[in-house]
Amino acid sequence: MKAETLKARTISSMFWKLMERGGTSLVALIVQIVLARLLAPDDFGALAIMLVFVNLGNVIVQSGLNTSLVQASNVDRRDFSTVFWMCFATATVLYVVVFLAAPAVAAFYQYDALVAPLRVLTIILFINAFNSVQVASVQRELQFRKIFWAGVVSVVASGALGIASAALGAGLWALVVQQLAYQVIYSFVLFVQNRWLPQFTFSAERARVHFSFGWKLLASGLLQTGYESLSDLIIGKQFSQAQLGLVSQGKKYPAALGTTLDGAIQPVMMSAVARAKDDLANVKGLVRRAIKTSTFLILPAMGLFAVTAQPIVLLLLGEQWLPCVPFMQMYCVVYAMLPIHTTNLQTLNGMGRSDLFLKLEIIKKCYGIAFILFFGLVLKDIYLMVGAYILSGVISTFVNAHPNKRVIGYSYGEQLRDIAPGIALTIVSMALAAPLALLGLPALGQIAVQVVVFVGHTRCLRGCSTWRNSNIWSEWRARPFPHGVAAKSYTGRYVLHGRNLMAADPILVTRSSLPPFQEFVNEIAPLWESHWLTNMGEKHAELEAQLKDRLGVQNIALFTNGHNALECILEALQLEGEVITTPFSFASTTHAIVRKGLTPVFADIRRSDCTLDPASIERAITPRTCAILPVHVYGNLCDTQAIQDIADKHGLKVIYDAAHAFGVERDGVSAAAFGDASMFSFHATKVFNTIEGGAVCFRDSSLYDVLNQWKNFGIIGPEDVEYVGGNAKMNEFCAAMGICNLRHLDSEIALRKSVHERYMERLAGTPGLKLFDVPANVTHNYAYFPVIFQDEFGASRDTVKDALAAEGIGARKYFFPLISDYACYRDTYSSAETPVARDVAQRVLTLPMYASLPLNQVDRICDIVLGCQAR
Ligand code: T4K
Repeated sequence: MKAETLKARTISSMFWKLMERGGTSLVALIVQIVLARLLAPDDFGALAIMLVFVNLGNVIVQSGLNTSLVQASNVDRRDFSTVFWMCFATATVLYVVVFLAAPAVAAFYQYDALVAPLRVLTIILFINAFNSVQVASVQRELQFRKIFWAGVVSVVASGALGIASAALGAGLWALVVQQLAYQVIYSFVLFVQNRWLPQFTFSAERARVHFSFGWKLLASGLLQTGYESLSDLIIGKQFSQAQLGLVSQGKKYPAALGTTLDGAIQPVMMSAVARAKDDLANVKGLVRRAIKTSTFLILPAMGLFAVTAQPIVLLLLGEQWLPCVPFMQMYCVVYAMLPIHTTNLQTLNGMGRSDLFLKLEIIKKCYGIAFILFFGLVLKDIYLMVGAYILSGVISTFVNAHPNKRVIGYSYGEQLRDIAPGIALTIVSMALAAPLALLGLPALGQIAVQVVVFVGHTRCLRGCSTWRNSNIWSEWRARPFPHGVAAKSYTGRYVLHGRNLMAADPILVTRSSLPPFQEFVNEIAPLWESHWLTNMGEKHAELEAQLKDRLGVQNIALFTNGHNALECILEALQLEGEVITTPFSFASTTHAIVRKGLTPVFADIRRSDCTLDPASIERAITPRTCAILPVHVYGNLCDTQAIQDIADKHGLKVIYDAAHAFGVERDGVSAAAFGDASMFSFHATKVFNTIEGGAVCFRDSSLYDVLNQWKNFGIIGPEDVEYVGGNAKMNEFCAAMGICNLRHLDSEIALRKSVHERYMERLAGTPGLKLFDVPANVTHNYAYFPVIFQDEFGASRDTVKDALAAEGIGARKYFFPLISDYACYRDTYSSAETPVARDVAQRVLTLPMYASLPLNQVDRICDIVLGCQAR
């Protein structure tokens, strides 16, 4: 199909699909209301029981085969006929089973009159076998207009037949006639338009193909339909058909209202999430708005419905249905929670985490079933049983929201805070409108008065300034493209988050994390009041305090960057002589030593984690040694105990370059706690960033003033400059960025962890690839994902790097060359003296690692890496 034709058809399909949904739902609602006026609750209860069998039967008959027909790339008439005969055979078997079991079912429910209607209604299985294949062929061709006509004609005609039968006193049979007629007419109208008939042909091979696709859908369909039907089965057995009829009537209308409103918002939102998923901060912003918008729509609607349920039932369904009002009100509460459920679940799907989606479904089914069984079979109270849906609904808001704390950094608490205004508004409006029932007005009058008060109050509050500040409607309307969603600019390039994004954007070794834009704006807003932008202002003090807390240290000083922090602590410790360090690091480590007038001495590293080898340190000690400067490379913690023992033995200072180790802990002890001091980098490329920035944590608290003076030109008072210091103060904007980023650090690390785990899943065990496991007693920060390519792998590190680069993926050789091989050092040092470091530097490649790296891209990277092996 040509692209333009496909586009035109897609748009036309969406139109007809909407028409079908809206139009047929409206007619069906009217038919239901008229039937409810003519029939008794018992009849609807009996129908609900029978539909449990028919619906489960339909799931089995279809077995996901129809979906397989729609999605398969190549199907011909043989496929359609094969699937039809499979469905038909299943329908025959099931029909025989239900036919024979019907008396037992009727006896179980102590309702003899159920036998014949059940046997007749189950004929639907055969019609559905035919229908499902017809619908699949129409869907493949995107001809939704045909489905629309089938839907409209069948709902109107079957409704008329059902109503006529009910008016003639057919009772339960009227409902059977309506249900059966719907399927027969639907099938006939579709046939008239489509002219498809099965042929007498069957392909075992095609049957296998379609079944192997469909059985998973069959399993999940059975689970879902079984779960949904469980309460009907229990209510029908434990209570009476009449009560089942009341409960199902009470559920029908809130369900229709809730799903219609929710369905209008969610699909648009979630496709936006999928498009923006590379930019986590924006996804979060998008999801927040989705939750706020939809709750603000659905909560008041459900509140109003609950308040006016009684006069509505009286007016539309008649007095005999008044006992369904409490159920209706309870279901209003159940469906009011819908936006939280769907937004969170759709977000997981949009972010490609359908694995979590499935887990959540299983967890929810477990406690959902337990509640239904307990309240229905043990407590035997029908109100409690329906109440169980509220209880599991409330718990499910937490269960559904929980993973999104990690996945997009949007916690349950934040979600509750976001919807709190909507809840408060609805409760107050309900409290004002509900007492009006006491006025004793006729039903229509009561509805009118309650609607006016409810809506009037809602609008009045929305109009007042405090509410307007959080009015998501204006926020929503003002943003045709949600912030951060790629939108085509006039240049034809895509603009994301203020930067140009080419169609195939490269994946680099890392990507800075940013807080939601508005959060940062809010954080820096006070600076426009105070005009205090740097020189250790309020944000600086606030971040320092928060970091002390986070790192569990007594002393910390902030700096413009990690390098200055390192130079400064070397200076403050008043060292002289040689400093033993590693050549396997970033330039900064050795440069800091040299720039402070000290002499670097290189020791070798361990293959196991690339940190300094204590034995090699010991060998490098001379009478001039004053300190050891090890690096927690990639966040891998050094052997701190062995290093401390050596330092104690020789009276040396230990200063850790912990640039990579923010947030890492061993046995609950923070990386900041080792040695005399530890330097952290908060550069844009780090797990925690302040744009540029760094800090030093230190044991001796008397160093605090010295460090602060050094970073501020050596000034100790307004007119007192004691020594030749530099300028290395973190400014207020960077500190504000740190304050924001710190809030999201846990979810940042959790996301990195999932990237790490996917790499491990795909690459671990490959001969010749050395990866770094996280020891059980270590909480890691997943700062980097280094891979060492050994000879056994069959391709060199450089080959892999080039292969990745050819696909726009920027892996980096952290750290090659060794510092001792830099032009500025190679005349003085020889990398031959650190053979392990030299070998690792030749073989190491750090693969892309950042929180918003999509897992499918991790897979792509792994495919390329593993593809090199085969060359
Ligand atoms: N000690 C050690 C062990 C260190 O690794 C470092 C810094 C220091 C000390 C000194 O700390 P600071 O003084 O920097 O606070 C990068 C970083 O610039 C450097 O901070 C870091 N180590 C080093 C390991 O990596 P380059 O030269 O690789 O940076 P660059 O510009 O190539 O960026 C790497 C990738 O990061 C880019 O491909 C894309 C991404 N990126 C980069 C920037 C600048 C972003 O996503 N956003 C950005 O703003 O050194």
